[in-house]
Amino acid sequence: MERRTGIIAALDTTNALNIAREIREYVDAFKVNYPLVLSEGISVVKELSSYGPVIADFKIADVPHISAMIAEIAFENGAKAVITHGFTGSDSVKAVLDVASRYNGEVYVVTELSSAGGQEFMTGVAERIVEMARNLGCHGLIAPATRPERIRKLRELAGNMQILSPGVGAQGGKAAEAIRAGADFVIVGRSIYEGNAVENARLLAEQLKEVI
Ligand code: O7M
Repeated sequence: MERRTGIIAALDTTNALNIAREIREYVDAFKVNYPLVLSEGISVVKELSSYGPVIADFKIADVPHISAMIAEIAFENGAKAVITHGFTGSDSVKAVLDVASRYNGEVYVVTELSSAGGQEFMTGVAERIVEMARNLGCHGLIAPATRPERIRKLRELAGNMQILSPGVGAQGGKAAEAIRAGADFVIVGRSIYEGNAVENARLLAEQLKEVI
């Protein structure tokens, strides 16, 4: 993913298209998740991609042939990247990568969730997930802005992979701190789209100029 502002907007809102159009100059990509796609339909991926690269965050977590089918649908609808879980094991992640390579697309792998529950099981296997993602040639990782010390640790193992970090603002994480810990991008939802999205995005981009 090419970095200009370091911000990926998580558009978990029904007003996604208008917001994307208004904030595009302040963000590097848009992330779509199930709430938007299940309410608006998969065509929203193509519509959004006229405003910037779209990351399809379907947190793919299935057996390989189903994971591949999900990735295929995302890419054929214009996604530039997909997000997959890593705990599924290397066969599923590889199936997603194989599809991505046919579209010149990118694959980002979830390590541990930014929520408190992410520590119950996922923190214990996150290092191994990073190692697997790196060995397979994945493009990047998702690591929690709520725990910068974990970003720092996973960064050491990540090699050339990019780190995309959610949990900024509404979940308590700090954008600049996540970048300083080793994230390449922050993923930001409510702190942008709740209230004045343009002003929120502009201020965040301004703030991040000092650390990227
Ligand atoms: O900024 P928020 O809290 O309003 O939204 C956060 C977004 O990041 C939302 O789309 C979540 O699905 C996503 N996210 C997390 O909040 N935590 C994670 O650990 C992982 C993700 C994510 O993007 O995974 C790919």
